[in-house]
Amino acid sequence: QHMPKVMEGLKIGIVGFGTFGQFLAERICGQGHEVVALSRSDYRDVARRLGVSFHRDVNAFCDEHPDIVIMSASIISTETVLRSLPVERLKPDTLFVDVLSVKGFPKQLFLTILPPQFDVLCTHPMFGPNSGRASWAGLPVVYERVRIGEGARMDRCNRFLDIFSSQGCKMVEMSCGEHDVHAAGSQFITHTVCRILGKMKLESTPMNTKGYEDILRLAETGEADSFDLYYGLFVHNPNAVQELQRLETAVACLKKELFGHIQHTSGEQAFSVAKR
Ligand code: TYR
Repeated sequence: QHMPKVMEGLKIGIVGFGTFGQFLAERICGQGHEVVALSRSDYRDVARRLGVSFHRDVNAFCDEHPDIVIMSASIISTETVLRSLPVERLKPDTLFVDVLSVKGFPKQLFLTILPPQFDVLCTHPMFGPNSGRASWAGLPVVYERVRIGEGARMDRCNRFLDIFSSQGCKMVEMSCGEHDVHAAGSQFITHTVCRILGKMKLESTPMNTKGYEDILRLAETGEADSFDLYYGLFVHNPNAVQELQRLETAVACLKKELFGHIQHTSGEQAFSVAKR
């Protein structure tokens, strides 16, 4: 359906070449852009397989002069990694993009640390190698154009967003602050509930209901993402702590309903409740 692009590809640097960085790189390369990656760990083999140039040295990476730099380190290492980059070696109008699962934090960090002439785009693709393995169609990408210049700079930002929209992603433009409110009430809750279920060491029985099968599946996904990610969702989203509180209140409220109910029913009713 799309006309083949005659436009030259962008040169895109990816800082942090872990699970998500590699996952992104593959699609970006597939769209005809040039990708150069930076990581402390040795990912030379993965990079070669994906057709990506690879550096472990920050100077060598910056001297590649990418048009766009994507920060794809873990939430908790992002500040250290960003501060370790000799950004003065980059092009003076580089576009910085982040893909973190929290948004207020990288926004403030970029605005504080990066030279004022750099453009800034904050994004959160709401999927990863598990949920987006086959197709990105219909999967949400949240973004805020934090600081984008006009003309060619706006075109470059739009071309970056096209990497997702051309795959059929649902593009959701929203402020970083609003994102963090929604994310605490949805993604953080999801990870918390999955981790609680994981800690319960639930086992399959010879008589699983459909509901229990669902619960077992959730318990498994609890461990699928790193604890570093989960911790990042908590410490770098100011709304997370109150969601944890809401969860505890809900459990306390349920217990009250259960125990209070037995106390207030007659002996016989209480017996039949206990039997169920
Ligand atoms: N990692 C999971 C996946 O592959 C889910 C996930 C989605 C994790 C968004 C973090 C995140 O920000 O789908």
